[in-house]
Amino acid sequence: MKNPFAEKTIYQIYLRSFYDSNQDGIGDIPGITAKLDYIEQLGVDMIWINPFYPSPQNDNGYDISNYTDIDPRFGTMQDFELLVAESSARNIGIMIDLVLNHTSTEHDWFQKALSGDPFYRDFYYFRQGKKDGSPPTNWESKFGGSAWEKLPDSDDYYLHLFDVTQADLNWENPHVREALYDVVRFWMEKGVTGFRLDVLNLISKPDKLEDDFIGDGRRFYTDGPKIHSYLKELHAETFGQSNLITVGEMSSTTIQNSIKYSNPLEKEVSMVFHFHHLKVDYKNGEKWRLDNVRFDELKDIFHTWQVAMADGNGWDALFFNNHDQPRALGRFTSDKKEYHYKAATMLAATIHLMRGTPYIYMGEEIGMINPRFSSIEKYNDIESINHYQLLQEEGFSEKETIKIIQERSRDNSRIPMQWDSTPQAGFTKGESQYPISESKSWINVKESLKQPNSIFAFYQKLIKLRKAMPVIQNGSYQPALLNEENVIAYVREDEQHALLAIHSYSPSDKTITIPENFQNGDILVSNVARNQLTAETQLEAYETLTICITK
Ligand code: ISL
Ligand code: CA
Repeated sequence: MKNPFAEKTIYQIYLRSFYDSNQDGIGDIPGITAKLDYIEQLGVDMIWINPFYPSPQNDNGYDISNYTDIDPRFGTMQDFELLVAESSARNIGIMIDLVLNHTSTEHDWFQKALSGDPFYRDFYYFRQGKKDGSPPTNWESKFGGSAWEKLPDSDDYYLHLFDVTQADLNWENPHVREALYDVVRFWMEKGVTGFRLDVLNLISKPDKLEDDFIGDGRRFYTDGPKIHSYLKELHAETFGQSNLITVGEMSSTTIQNSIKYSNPLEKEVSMVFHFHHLKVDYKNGEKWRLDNVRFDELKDIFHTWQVAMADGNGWDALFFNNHDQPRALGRFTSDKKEYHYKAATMLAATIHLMRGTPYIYMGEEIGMINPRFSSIEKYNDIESINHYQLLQEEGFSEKETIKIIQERSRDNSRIPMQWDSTPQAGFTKGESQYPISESKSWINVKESLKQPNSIFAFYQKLIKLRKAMPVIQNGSYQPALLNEENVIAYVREDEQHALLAIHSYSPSDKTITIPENFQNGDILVSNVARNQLTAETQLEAYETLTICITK
């Protein structure tokens, strides 16, 4: 079945770090409008903007205190309307980020609940502690510590799967669902054409909340009991009536559920973000324990998901980077200068030639790298700061703790966009509120746009190719060259073309045998000086090579 978003590419903007238009050192909405020429030049179809609603910013806007307004630090509603108009004039859609699983504890609903209003009390999960006064269940917050917070002067606790200032909403309550659908409709009327829905698969909690003796509680509420019926209702009540693009962020989900979420016949969401490929350097599944990348696992996850999602008519959001992840460049490859171009373009090709909708996280298109700050003062993400504490309580030295934070912190990708090599990286004419990376001296937009063979130009090419070639959009997917170590390769095929895409993650040269049927094909994508194919091909470090046969 042809998928309407198969030819599109989406660009993610972490608003506060993208471009500051008014010199207060914080990126803002007019800052996006000011850079639309750049975004258009890249060739993307839609911009996903991280949350910009009024918020105490304890979790950088994922703690929303008012769903239908703009936080003044990011601009005004007029600024937002102008952005929608200016981008749609360029055929670029706007996807906003809605957090429907929880609100800030500063939200009116929670405040009314606290003051004892029973109507709003039922908007959240308030529960009595156990007899001994301990929390209602032993569930853990994803940011560390208990998932329950006790109210002062009461035996009651409220549930927060994330920060203590992010209270989980009770989707069982039809008034909650109706209030949230109103929010979605409000933004649709503003001309928004896409929604990224935060931790969407956590909204359905079980009827009975009980201790988890084998885990942190997630197995009870991940892809929870009523999730599919809630999503069908959300779809029918809001975006289902128009042709919007919706992507659900599905934490720790399964393939079977992801197929159901994204198969168009199920009428839930257009596509899913899932994260298994970004846990292959966790130790025993733990983010805050370092391990080497298990490359075979990475390869296996890509192949398994691509094949199964195609079989089940599901649809993937394809990505290596976002605001929650350290950059893939430097994580799955070297990020040294000598490999910079090849590693960045190879990672890009891995994702962009797969079946699904590719997402580019701001700065990825110029090969931005992790700053790996060495002092805790430079970190400002709540998760990193919590774990700085927790890891030391668990016995890690300060030095070991910083090493882990350097590798894992979400701040790695949240640093300001590097527009040029000046002291503020061209991000602001004032003084940046967030630390600027030294790498701006050699990795920046100004430099990239000067060079004909830049990483940026390679991304432009991938975006254009997807639009031009139905085989990239909808062709079948078969894993290839499975026995080649450090190589991810696959065949995409339709009635007109067959593509063999080969991506080497090896830091040194590597000889492979090109399958016979591809030996006379054309080179469609390459990141090295290669213009001829031989049966035995010596791939360079981090080479990507796609061969095309026209039938
Ligand atoms: O639980 C996880 C993996 O199994 C996490 O990756 C989880 O999916 C992720 O932390 C959820 O992130 C989203 O919601 C958070 C917010 O801090 C993130 O920035 C957002 O992307 C809470 O709203
Ligand atoms: Ca600003």
